[in-house]
Amino acid sequence: MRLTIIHPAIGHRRGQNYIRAWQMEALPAAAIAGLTPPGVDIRFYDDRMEPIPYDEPTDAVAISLETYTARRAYQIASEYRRRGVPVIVGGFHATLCPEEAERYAEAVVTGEAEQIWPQVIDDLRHGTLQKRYRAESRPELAAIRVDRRIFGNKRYLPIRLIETGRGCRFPCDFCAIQTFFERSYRTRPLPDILHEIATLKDGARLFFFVDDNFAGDMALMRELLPPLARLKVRWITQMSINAAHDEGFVAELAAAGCLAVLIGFESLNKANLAAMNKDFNTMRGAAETTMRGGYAAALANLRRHGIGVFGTFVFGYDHDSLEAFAEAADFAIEQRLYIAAFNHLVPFPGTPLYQRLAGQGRLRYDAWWLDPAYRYNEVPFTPASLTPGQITEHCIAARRRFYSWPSILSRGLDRAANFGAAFNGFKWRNYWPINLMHRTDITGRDGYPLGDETWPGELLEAAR
Ligand code: B12
Ligand code: SF4
Repeated sequence: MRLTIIHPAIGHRRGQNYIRAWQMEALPAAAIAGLTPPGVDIRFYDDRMEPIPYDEPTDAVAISLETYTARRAYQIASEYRRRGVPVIVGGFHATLCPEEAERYAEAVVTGEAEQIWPQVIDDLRHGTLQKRYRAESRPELAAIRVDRRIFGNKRYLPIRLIETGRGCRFPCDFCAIQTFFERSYRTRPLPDILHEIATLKDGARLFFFVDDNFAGDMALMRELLPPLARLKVRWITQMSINAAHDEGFVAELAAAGCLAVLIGFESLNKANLAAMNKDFNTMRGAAETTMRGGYAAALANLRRHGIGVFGTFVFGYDHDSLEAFAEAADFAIEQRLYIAAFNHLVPFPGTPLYQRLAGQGRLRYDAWWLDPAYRYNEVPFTPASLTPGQITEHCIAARRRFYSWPSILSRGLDRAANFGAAFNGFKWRNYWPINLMHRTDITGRDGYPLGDETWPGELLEAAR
């Protein structure tokens, strides 16, 4: 049996290559390949970097859906449907919007694939493919199998992606993770993680632990860090800010090779953080009681141990004012963040935020991710205190401020942040090209189409 796995782009703009910063290894595709039983001939195409040979013979197609890639995925599915090939979709968006996905796929797999995928393949073999699959329970993460051979010679960014755990227990109302994982968090068996890193480390410049919250179980991660240190690899990850208040933990992260962490600050406004259910960010009960002080204390710990911070901020919650954008950029500069993102809030379907905005009649599109008129970085809802245009304009202004030459130089040349006992040459050398890349990309993604803008015709629906 022949199976074609496809990782879709968010879209294609006429005459332009895909956004380079997003061309990382397609881990969902490698996970599906790794779970596929032997005897299946697998082909893999990454829509972000190569054309899809629709006429190549295949018995079925598996496509991973995210909300931003859904429209493009349905275009690809339409091409295969026209050729009589069944399409199976899974992933975040398929789980958040299964009824929609069902319209454009012969089969929809919701949730994680580890338990259920072998059955899908078996049904395909026997011609008994079902419309919907969902595993009875969440899989043990010992079941993760990643087959990176499918990547071949594709020109991915030189970063190896690895899962150490899945999910997050926090309840942030805008976040698709808490919906998808229902506020659960599990880690992989530590020997599996260490084994996977050991087998990939030759020639790997940097690992990215793609966990949504690497500090989801600090006690367990503390057990991982000493053997990880012995592997002598460099890595980055994502974590919630509460972990940075534990200086001992931060020191162990640094000793284990952690160069930088992505932290979602989201807002400097307490009322906004409360509205998004993220007031744990204010670190109530910590030594510093004011929110700015709280962030500052955590960030000082990270700086002291040479861990860079990628800070993310969102705008569009009800208590944002025009001043909030510059305040966030200034805070990010003062705190010497390595890089930072200033984006509008995104209502992902299935999240509490989405339900709330829908209930208040504030969504500007029925389904922004499918609407041909919608473009990347357009605010798809009506904010309470600002206009959509003001949010877009001021996000760009915040990026310009943060990636201005004085800011890049002051952050990069800051003594305390970069030249203390924890000086790391690799991190510092890479600071300059990474910041320059962001500087040139301040508006580069704005207006990017969802779906291929040159794709002709209407989406072809699957038989019901
Ligand atoms: C690494 C990562 C990135 C990387 C690279 C991604 C890549 N490979 O190209 C970068 C930084 C570039 C990135 C960019 C963006 N990302 Co991102 N990213 C992630 C992250 C952290 C890990 C993805 C991953 O590899 N997971 C491991 C795989 C194995 O897990 P999985 O995808 O869930 O797959 C399992 C199941 O879902 C299922 N499954 C998945 N696909 C399929 C397909 C079939 C057929 C089947 C049967 C099953 C199945 O089976 C798998 C095994 O159980 C996730 C969060 C997360 N925890 O997953 C966010 C996440 C996917 N990203 C997200 C977003 C929004 C983006 C951006 C749009 C952000 C932006 N700047 O605007 C861009 C879009 C880029 C693009 N699509 O081209 C959202 C998507 C939300 C949604 N509703 O769709 C997520 C969930 C983060 C979040 N907190 O909400 N991202
Ligand atoms: S802490 Fe991060 S991953 Fe967890 S629910 Fe909040 S935004 Fe999502």
